[in-house]
Amino acid sequence: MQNVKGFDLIGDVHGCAASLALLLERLGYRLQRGIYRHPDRQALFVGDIIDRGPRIRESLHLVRDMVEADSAQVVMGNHEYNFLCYSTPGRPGSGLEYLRSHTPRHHRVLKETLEAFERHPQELHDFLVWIRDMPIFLEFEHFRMIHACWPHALLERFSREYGGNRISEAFLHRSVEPGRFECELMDRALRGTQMKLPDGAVITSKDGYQRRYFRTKFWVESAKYYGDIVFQPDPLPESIARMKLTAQDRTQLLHYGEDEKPLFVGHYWRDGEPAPITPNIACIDYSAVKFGKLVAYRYDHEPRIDPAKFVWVDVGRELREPTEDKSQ
Ligand SMILES: [Mn+2]
Repeated sequence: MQNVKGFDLIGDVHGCAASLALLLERLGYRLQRGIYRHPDRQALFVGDIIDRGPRIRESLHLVRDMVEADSAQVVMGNHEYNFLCYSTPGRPGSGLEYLRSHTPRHHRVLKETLEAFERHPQELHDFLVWIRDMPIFLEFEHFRMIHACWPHALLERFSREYGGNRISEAFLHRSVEPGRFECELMDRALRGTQMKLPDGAVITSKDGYQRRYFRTKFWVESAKYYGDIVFQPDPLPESIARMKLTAQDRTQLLHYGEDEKPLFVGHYWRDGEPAPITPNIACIDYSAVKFGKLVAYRYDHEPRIDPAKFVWVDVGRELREPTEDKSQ
């Protein structure tokens, strides 16, 4: 797109196409020949277009049409990656029927997406080809975007070995083999960083799950205690929060320095009023499909994230009246 003056970063859509259309309107995009466009801005989708919501096909069409018209760009989310792996047969001799096994749990996450395409096998195929070709990250002169977190060293190696920001068919197959760099990269970039609780501890989170792992801050520079690095889902029990991190623990942590370019991610199911996580990191996923907000950030090359530049729509109405996606 010529003359892009600014970018609108848009959080995890998860099939909420009606809310997405509303958000785009609010940001000044207009339908022209069936595609949302802005005269001098481009939308950047942070991934997770699919799964769970009421209008998954519609969301994919809307976003792909924008990308093909140069009105938007998109990076791959963990939901697209899982969908791709679930739909890709393993190679002979790999011992895998599919790259992501068809367990009830894996099927449940994709249920709405698979149902939406039940009668559209050709479309499904075409979208999977498109998804395979999505970039993993986008790096601009003044900012960066990736689905969950920015693992510097892994991304450098990826660009060096694969010549850009997209995966190949060979990469995809390697990425499901534990221990491989391709596997670690996809896990960090699309799911973030986590750490096992010390001494086999188990905590019960507020959503009722028993957890042996917790999500760590991927930006902290010098952490001493477990309490310094906990990001999600809940605060750690005081006794664990006060424990010192070991040298081994520290090797699992990433850093994203305060002097680096602004970084935009999705993924984390946040709630409340949209706000930056740090002066140069913003998460724009506010749990749209859980009756939260579909959030955008209007970026105009500022070096620090401006809390006044988040824009959003409440998704509640679309989820209470999920009727329209049955059009054939
Ligand atoms: Mn998501």
